[in-house]
Amino acid sequence: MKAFIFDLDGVLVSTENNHFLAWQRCAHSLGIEFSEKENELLKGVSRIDSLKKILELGKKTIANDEFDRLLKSKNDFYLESIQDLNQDNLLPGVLAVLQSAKAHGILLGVGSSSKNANFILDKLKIQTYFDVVIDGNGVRNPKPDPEVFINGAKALDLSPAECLVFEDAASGIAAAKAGGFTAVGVGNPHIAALADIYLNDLTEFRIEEHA
Ligand code: B16
Ligand code: MG
Repeated sequence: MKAFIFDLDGVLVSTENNHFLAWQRCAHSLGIEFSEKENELLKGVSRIDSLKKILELGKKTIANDEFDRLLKSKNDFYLESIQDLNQDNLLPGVLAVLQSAKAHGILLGVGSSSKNANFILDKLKIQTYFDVVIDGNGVRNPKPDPEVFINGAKALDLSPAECLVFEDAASGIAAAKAGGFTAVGVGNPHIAALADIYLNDLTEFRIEEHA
């Protein structure tokens, strides 16, 4: 493989629980039941599509200005909850994989649905490892559409067949596979059967098998 493209939330850093708590607060404010089970549907899904899914779950419709107010309130709560994020919050094995990939001359990218990706990468102090970052600000069609990963491969001047995609969400695995990438599922047993390769965390990744 010539490049590794990483999802951010749930693969490099465990911000998924912060998203969950922020969406749960939002859903409860609408009187909609929202547990880890429902949250699984939102992983890797854009902010707007996530709120649409919550409203579908609760069979509710709301006015556009209320929709926008809830999006802002969810994001404000989420950002407040990750204020203290730092390099200690990287998931197990992340730094070692980034370092050994660099040593093997493998290009590195981020392919995230999050509009907060650069803010988070900045807090984690790992931007310098990445040759390209494609985030929720840079795509028209969010995951499960493959656009985010295809844009990443294009920016690296590679074909999807030359890139491994690391993902923790069903929407992201679907995006990777639809784009013709090999999909490595990480840290979420719900996606083990969907991925081409499955790892409990990145400490299990053997770079010699993919370099
Ligand atoms: P934001 P990823 C995704 O990031 C998260 O998995 C998902 O829970 C979140 O709703 C989405 O980003 C949008 O995030 O509200 O920060 O723009 O997993 O694709 O890195
Ligand atoms: Mg994710």
